[in-house]
Amino acid sequence: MTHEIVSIPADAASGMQDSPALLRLRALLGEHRLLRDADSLARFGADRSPGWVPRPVAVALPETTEEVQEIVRIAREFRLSLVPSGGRTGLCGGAVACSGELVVALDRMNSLLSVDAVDRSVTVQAGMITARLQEIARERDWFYPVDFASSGSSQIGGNIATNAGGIRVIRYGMTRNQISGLVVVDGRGEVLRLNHGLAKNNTGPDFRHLFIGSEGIFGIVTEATVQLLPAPKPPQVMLFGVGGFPAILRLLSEFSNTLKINAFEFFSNNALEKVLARQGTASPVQTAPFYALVEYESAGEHDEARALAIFEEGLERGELVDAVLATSEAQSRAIWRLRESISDTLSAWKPWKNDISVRVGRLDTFIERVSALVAAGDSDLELVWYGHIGDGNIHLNILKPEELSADAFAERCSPLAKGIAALLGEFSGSVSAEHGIGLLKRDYLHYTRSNAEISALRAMKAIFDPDGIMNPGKLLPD
Ligand code: 2HG
Ligand code: ZN
Repeated sequence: MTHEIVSIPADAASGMQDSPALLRLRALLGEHRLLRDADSLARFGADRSPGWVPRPVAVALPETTEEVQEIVRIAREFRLSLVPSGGRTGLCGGAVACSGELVVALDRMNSLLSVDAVDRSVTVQAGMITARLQEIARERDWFYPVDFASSGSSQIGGNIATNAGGIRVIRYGMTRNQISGLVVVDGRGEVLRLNHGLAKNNTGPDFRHLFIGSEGIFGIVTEATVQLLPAPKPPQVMLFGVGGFPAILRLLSEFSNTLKINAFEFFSNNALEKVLARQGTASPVQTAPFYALVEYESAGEHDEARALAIFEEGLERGELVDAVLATSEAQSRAIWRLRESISDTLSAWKPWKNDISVRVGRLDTFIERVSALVAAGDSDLELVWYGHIGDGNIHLNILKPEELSADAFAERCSPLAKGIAALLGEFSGSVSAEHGIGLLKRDYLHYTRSNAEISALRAMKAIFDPDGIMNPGKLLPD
């Protein structure tokens, strides 16, 4: 996946100094909400994907939907490109601004607007941090199920724009499932109030779902109505040492067919070793080639006996090596931390990331084929397997050897990446299960989406964003 650096004329940023667009934006937002200092430009112009040089022209910090609308109108008038910006925790360059764009950061739009106790929903501004939304739900004995390692800094608007997934998709679905209403400002500067929190609304195609996962190429999400759930009982968390992929898949089908699972994650031993070394802790289970983390909701002793039986049978068959059941919330959290720290731990190796999925029923043959591809390829590279295997999503990370430059590494990974993408095409899988496309995976989009779909997407962009100012370059291939 190419790390392309888009350059802008050297004087583009300084040329903005006295431009009419800047004057209008300053009149709207005031000096303190239109940032131009080098630190802010570097910080707001990047996300967590490596390889881009952030070069936004300025950072706007609106506080209301109306201000976002005015920013879009000014941008249209002066043909200024906009990059919507949330917590910038993305891994695919969906929120980078490296071509003189104006970053529209939702950080100051983080209020709770209303609570509906009858239908158990809240309406929030899009800049609310995901963990704050989870906390708001908890305070009312409700539950917001979307969760992932970066929920402490990601924002709900960014989660919506990328249709964030995470660890409990197998039980609750992606962000899309929780959003019952949306306010967006599209690239025409129109405010669209979509679905109004309704549970039933059969009035034709639902534009809400066009905007969810659209990575800001149609417009900017400013408010969302989020459907919350009643708080579930504290779950059971187990960590298994597993012999190999067939055993992981057998464990998955045994749990998912007989118990109510919230999450089913896996990781390879080298992932665990690196996390343990960084944390300075010991493994809670005996060493095994792989580990499966299972979280399930227990209805009582019967379910717990069932989970134990699954373990004992697996042990007898020689498929499982060991298991641990968390007996306190602190232990559950410690087990989860092993899984959730992997991405951050691996970032020291500047890995080549794959965020891929196939239908769960096809995982066994797909993994066999990927493993064969990997074995036939560049055997010196270290691979780390992990992910949300319960919903078919694998994050295969390839670690960069220290002595290799970023470009040389990209070149070495490229044949494998192309091979995996072609396999995904064959298996009708996805080249981006949950991280999005951004700048990073545009050239791979066609392995998952047909040309007819991509041209329809372009046509839709032309409707909502006739001047092409909304997050240009993202998602769609050139
Ligand atoms: C995870 O599941 C995240 O930990 C990040 O989606 C995955 O960094 C990655 O490849
Ligand atoms: Zn993930």
